[in-house]
Amino acid sequence: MNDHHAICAIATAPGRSGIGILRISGKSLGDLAARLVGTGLKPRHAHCRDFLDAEGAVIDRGIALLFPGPNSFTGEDVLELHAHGSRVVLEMLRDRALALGARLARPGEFSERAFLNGKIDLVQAEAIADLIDADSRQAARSAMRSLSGDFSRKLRAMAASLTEFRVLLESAIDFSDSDIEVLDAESFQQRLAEALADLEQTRSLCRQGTLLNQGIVVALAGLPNAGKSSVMNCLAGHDAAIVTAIPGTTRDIVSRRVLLDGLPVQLVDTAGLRDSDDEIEQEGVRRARKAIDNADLVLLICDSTLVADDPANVSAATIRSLLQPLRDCASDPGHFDSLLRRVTVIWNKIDLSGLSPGMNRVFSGPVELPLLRISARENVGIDLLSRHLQSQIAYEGGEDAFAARARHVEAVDEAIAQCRKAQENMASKAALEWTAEDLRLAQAALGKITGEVTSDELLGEIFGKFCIGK
Ligand SMILES: Nc1nc2c(ncn2[C@@H]2O[C@H](COP(=O)(O)OP(=O)(O)O)[C@@H](O)[C@H]2O)c(=O)[nH]1
Ligand SMILES: [Mg+2]
Repeated sequence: MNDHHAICAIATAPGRSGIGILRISGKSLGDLAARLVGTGLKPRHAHCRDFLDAEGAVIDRGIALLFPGPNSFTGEDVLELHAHGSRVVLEMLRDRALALGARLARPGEFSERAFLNGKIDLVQAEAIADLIDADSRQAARSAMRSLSGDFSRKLRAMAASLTEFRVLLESAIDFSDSDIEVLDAESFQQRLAEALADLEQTRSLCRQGTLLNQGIVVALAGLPNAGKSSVMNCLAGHDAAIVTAIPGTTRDIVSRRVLLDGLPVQLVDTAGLRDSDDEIEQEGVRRARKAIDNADLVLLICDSTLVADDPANVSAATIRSLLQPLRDCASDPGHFDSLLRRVTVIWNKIDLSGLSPGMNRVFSGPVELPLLRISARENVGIDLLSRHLQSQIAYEGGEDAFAARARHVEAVDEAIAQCRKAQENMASKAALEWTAEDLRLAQAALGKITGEVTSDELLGEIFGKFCIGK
């Protein structure tokens, strides 16, 4: 993976533009730079130069910048040529660099070299890709927080406290034959519990970061004809799903990505939850149940004309029957409560039932559910619904979130599991070596995130998804 070739790539997006940039990185670029733009480049200074071909003819005239290693993005010499943004010009410059011994960079190879040379860690490298891909301000801000090292510092601090625990344990193990009591088990457990709380908080910030990256998933659930597809179309701002008066129209999952005030939301319209003899509809219902179980938020759309209760005072029996279709969605009955906590009840078709738009709360046992009164047909109360979703997402994807990925959440989960094991082993007075080993594994899990512990496959997977020139 670590070869010594200079690499080059056109770093700006294809197409016509005012300026286009060719980027070259290598161990020693002095010779290549001299042939391409002449000698005497002062480090980190902008020079207006002719860019020359093999015969000494001018390809373009622009700005040349040399960043000698190790004080550069990659840690190697980096030469940037800011030319006019013509594809042809940039390709001629690139071909000249190739002729002078560079080879084409793979996607993400500049960032990969920066990582391998210790300029950035893996979290920061991933944040670069996330920043480039960000499609909302929040996502860009959280990527920037990770890129500036906030997340990495937090991870390192946690790894450091695990090291401290291990040192304590090791010395207790060394002195175990003597009479000296090295380890105060109670205070050790207490500090371990604090470390765990810290890990759990980080996990939730990571999870929020993944929501900002991927968008929160909102499933529209309910009986056929309740108005699910109509609500979807209102939120999407156009006709994404087919709306008809015929129950059972939506049979497959229709999914749309929308931005609500800059927050990415994946809306998922589903088939109405009912038993059917139609094989296609049955499959649709099966997919609907799965989508609902996996969603971050569920909008349970109800036809308010079919309910006699006052929305502010819905009877327990009515609530039970409204929620009934969701019962089969939870992957197991024990999960139903956790599903309930993600549900908002939508009282649709208030134009027919004569209610005013608004919001109140209803109870299903101990769980409090928001209830919104809207009319999808008349577009009444949709702004309310949109704000409600935003507040739920802002709550989920709070301002402190880091740009994070599923692999980060998994690794933190692993660290948490290992720390819990350490707690149990300590509590059951197992050999201290066991606890030390648990903590070592917890630390290794955290190391995977920043890239202290890593494999070629993981690096290939991460950097392979970058764009060329980054
Ligand atoms: N009056 C009225 N009709 C609605 C409203 N929302 C949906 N509908 C109608 O109810 C029927 C079913 O709507 P649709 O969105 O396809 O429901 P779905 O089966 O839950 O997806 C259609 O005829 C819609 O026009 C509403 O707020 N008011
Ligand atoms: Mg539908």
